Amino acid sequence: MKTHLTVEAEPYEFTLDPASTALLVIDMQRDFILPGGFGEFLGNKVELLHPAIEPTRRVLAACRQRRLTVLYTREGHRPDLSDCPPSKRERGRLKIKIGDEGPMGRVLVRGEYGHDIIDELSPLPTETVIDKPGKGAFFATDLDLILRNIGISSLIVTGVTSEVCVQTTTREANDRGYRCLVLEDCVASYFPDFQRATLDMIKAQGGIVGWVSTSARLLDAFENLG
Ligand code: C5J
Repeated sequence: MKTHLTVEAEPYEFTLDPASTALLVIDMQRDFILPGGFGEFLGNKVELLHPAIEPTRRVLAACRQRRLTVLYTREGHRPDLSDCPPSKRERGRLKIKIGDEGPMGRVLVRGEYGHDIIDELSPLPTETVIDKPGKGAFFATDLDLILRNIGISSLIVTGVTSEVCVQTTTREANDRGYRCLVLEDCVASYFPDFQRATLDMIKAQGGIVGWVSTSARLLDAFENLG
């Protein structure tokens, strides 16, 4: 029986072994995706992120069914903001800053309603959630240690936003030796041009940062495995 999947991708096909591959769901938090959160306070139209929700839900269901490891990340800070650099808090001269009270609780603060993952993509109690203070999921977290301990060498990358936390995390992962497959319809940006440019940068130069594919191509590959 075949154990490896081949996913049509760019710049060329991506092969993966489900046993050593994890699905990474980056920052699908209310604070970025729903009105009344950090994303909106930055001046963005949060609806631009919504098209990524349904394809990510389908990929999540398929990965769970195939027993792939699923990990989530959330960007945010301790309630005393001791892990939030003042330069980050001041950035943008926002009326409602990180740590201030907003309609979904304190903005980007762990434990608050807005900080948590949207209902459509809720983690299961057995799935790991990595809380990160920065944009990259490897900075100041135990993500790398966990992935190595459980034998993960490839990542299927989904989440928001494409050019910020998704791209930073994919670059960090690539430098650490992980093979990354970014699903273009499962990542989203408030800026359509940045979405396109991010995906182009990842797959350029022979896949200098990683591979790019779609949820449909990944699901086809799962089907072909039988
Ligand atoms: C941002 C993120 N955009 N998760 N965070 O500030 O991409």
